[in-house]
Amino acid sequence: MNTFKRLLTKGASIAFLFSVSGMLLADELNLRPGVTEISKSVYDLHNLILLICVLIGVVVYGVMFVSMYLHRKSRGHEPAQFDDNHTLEIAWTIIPTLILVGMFIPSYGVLKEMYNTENAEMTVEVRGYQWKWEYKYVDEDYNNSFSFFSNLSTPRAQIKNRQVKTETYLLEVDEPLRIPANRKVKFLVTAEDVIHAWWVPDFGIKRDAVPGIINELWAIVPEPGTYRGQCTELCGKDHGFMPIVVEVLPEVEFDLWYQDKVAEKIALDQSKKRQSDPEFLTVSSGG
Ligand SMILES: [Cu+2]
Repeated sequence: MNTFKRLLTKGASIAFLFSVSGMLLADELNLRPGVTEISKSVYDLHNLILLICVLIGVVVYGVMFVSMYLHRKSRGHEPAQFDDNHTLEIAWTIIPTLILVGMFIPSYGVLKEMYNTENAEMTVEVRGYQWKWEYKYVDEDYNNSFSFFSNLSTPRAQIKNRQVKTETYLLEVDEPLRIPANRKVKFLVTAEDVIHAWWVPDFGIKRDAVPGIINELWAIVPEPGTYRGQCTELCGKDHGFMPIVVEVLPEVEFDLWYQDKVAEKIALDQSKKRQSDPEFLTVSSGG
């Protein structure tokens, strides 16, 4: 019995150490809260549901182990002889149902908000390709003409281990998507060839990019900054080489950049037209 007690104390102290280091580790391994209202609600929801699961685990396994220990054969206990216990059966059906309903209520609220793309102030079409992203600013005033590709910019030498890998290894692109802070931006996610998925963890958004289908997402990012994500649907050999970089600019700065880019694009289109059609200049200046 003494040995057992000693073992129990030892076990308890090991369990205590494990739970302390476990909590530190859990904090390190936990989801990140992100920067948007949605990502924060997702984070809180995750913590709440995880807590409920842990409590259920502790109660169920606790009752199991304590009853096994207290009612063991060596203490002279005989197994009970009964087939049905209606009260117990009803209880173990109703209690989990109530727990599930309790989990559904807060989840439904967050899910509904995630899918609510109403009243967006601007729209960006996100198109997945093997293996890059194309971003198009959906803007009727400019004929939806401003779009660009965003390619991986990590040097080949780093990928081939001939150069030291940087912090942003495989998470950097030549041209990031730029959006304004504090404005509701709707993303229309689709793909050109195979299924990809557009995921920016800090915004709490992730949706499959399916050819022929448009999936909607949205984000309001309060803090300007650079946010990174990845394609999260296995889409071929370079699936790991098509990162997402979103640069969130202060509103005024974004507007200036956007107007500049659109003007540049319009000028470029016109000069192309002039080159391919010499009549264009005379016709347009004549008219
Ligand atoms: Cu992909």
